[in-house]
Amino acid sequence: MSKKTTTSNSRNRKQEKRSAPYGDSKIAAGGELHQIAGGEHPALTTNQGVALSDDQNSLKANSRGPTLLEDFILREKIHHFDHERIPERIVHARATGAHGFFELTASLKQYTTARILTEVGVKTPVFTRISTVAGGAGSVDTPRDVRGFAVKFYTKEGNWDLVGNNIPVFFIQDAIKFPDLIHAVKMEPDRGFPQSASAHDTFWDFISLSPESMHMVMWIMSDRTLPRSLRMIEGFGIHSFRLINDAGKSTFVKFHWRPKLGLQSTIWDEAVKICGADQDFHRRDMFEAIQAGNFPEWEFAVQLFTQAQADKFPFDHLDATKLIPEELVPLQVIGRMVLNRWPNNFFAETEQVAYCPSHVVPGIDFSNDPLLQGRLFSYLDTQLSRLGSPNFHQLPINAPKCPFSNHQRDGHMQMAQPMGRVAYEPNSISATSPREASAEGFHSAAVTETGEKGRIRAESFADHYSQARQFYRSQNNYEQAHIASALVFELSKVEHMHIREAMVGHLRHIEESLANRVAAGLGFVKLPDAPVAAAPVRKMAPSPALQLIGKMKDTLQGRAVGILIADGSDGAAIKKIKTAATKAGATVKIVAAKVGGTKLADGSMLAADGQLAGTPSVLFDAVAIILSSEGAKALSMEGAAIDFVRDAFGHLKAIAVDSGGQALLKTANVGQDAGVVSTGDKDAFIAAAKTRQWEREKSVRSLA
Ligand code: HDE
Repeated sequence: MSKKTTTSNSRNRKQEKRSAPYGDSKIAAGGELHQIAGGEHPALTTNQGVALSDDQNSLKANSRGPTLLEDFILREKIHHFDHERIPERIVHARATGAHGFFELTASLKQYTTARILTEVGVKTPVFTRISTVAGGAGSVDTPRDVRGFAVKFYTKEGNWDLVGNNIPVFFIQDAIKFPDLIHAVKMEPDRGFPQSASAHDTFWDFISLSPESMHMVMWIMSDRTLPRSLRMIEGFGIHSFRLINDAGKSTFVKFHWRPKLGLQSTIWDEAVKICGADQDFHRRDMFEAIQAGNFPEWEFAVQLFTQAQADKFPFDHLDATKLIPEELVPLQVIGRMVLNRWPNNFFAETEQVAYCPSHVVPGIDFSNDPLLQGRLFSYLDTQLSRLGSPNFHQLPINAPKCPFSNHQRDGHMQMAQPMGRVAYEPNSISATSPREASAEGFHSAAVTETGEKGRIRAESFADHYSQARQFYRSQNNYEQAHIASALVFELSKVEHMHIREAMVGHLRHIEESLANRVAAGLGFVKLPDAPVAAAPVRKMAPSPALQLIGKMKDTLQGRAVGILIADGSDGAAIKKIKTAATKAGATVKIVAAKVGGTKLADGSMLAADGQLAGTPSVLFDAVAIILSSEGAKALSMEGAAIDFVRDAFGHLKAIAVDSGGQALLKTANVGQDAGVVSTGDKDAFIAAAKTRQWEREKSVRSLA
């Protein structure tokens, strides 16, 4: 009996080989599948290298009998599966990672010995991981959240990790408050929700009791936390670091990443709907861009300043809740980063990559920022619980690409096999064991520290509102309205009235009119009292560099255009819009009720890229609606078609329409303005598609 079963299994497998699960006709059409079906497969083995004769059936006492403990193949496979997950990151669990390179374009030789910052034209490999903060690994891509921006540079002198965010300041000033901040923002412990959302009581409770977070609050309530694409965000090292030159002189530095595609964000209603349409919106966008050869790119820039300059700043640069306005210390662009290769394996690379701000190379050093100082401990420590071994640096994604050797030995999962008797230093036995490199090795900056030891918050950290005010005042009217509306939305979700009031009290220090708008949005009868400010709030000149809309580029590069069609649509008009948008750099997708094929006016068939029900207009930056009158009539019954045009209009997008498209707009009760153009005028459409129709906003939603 058992013999018979074995024979029939092997025959089944042979049959599978001949006809792959997709069916023969599709195999013939798709080159890759065809190759798989006909390719030379290596033998499937256990982890000990033993070839398997049967991977379909466990070993049983008889065909309907119990499974035998002896089945080492089953046990090995299930055992490995049972341990497939490792602890996710406590913060920044959800992410997208990609390989690429960094190229220096201007030398900082005068300031540092770090070769990565002095060797112009050299391409250094990098692995970059962009993350959300609050959600778990399986959460969605588009919550309102800060984005982590971590870059591992595999330099010739060791790995340098620049572990930053897409916002240049942080919530807190001292690392000791980080567990509290994260406990407050993550899902509430008694109920297990909300997942990846700051709009809940515990977050705003903590924030309202932490005036130092007010500057960051302005940033997170802006559209910076709703990016359109990870390719369109800035990155910041946040803390001041030090560069040290060959004379041992140190200069302070802040690091910046600026996206080549410019900045672009979604708007709140759009982000909410994208979340329903595609939970992997950002990951997919990055994947598709890299696969298409549209490699994401950032400029790398520095702000350099001396201690003497820092002494004159009206804030303390060691306080991570402050930024250095570009007007005060201009940015110098010194390089670029290009991400050009998707990981082969998400777990091995994006999940197992271990960033540590303490990973620096000779010529780069830390400042005394107390947040940075705490981070120098945390990241190394966390790798032990996540990756389970002090040998995490031996994983391919973490290993330096330059030689490394020392006397550290053994430990879980030791992959290296060090030779010889000597595992200590100094020694007189080995002529080849590693020794200190006193000249070119890592040196800390020579800094004199004086003063009294204690659990002290510096007096110079006391001004919590001035830069928050500067940020708010630097925004244009639309941006200010979005900040006010975001605050109203978030605080509306807070059940405790005293927390809402406390927050509005803080806003009064930032800008009285903002406090008024938020109070009105929350239905307050009178403004609550402002808390006592620890330091006077200063007058601040606006800094245009803090804007988002001002940094949006007039381009279709990196953006997407959707064309909605139905039976009877005009093929020539579709082609015209598609060609023009593609030429301008956009990715174009055809959307129709069925993906298989739509019969155009001339009788030809056109396959769609997306089915209407699953491809809403939130996935595009601009849309064209090209319909016959019958097509428009048929779609007027479709909720998804009505939503398609209503949302495109509501999200301030350009819409190109022919007469059928106009008919659908009318059914959907969508208005007309400069952003609604005829498909006949492709140039007008392309021009309108490069921006959002901000003027339209007041007619489509009420903002605070
Ligand atoms: Fe992190 N942070 N952090 N953080 N952080 C982690 O490290 C921590 C902070 C940032 O893609 C953890 O490997 C402390 C600021 C990024 O793998 C952990 C403090 C900034 C990432 C940790 C901060 C960041 C992390 C979780 C307060 C912007 C993801 C798992 C002193 C400059 C890196 C891990 C990646 C990850 C601790 C504050 C950015 C727990 C204690 C400020 C981009 O070690």
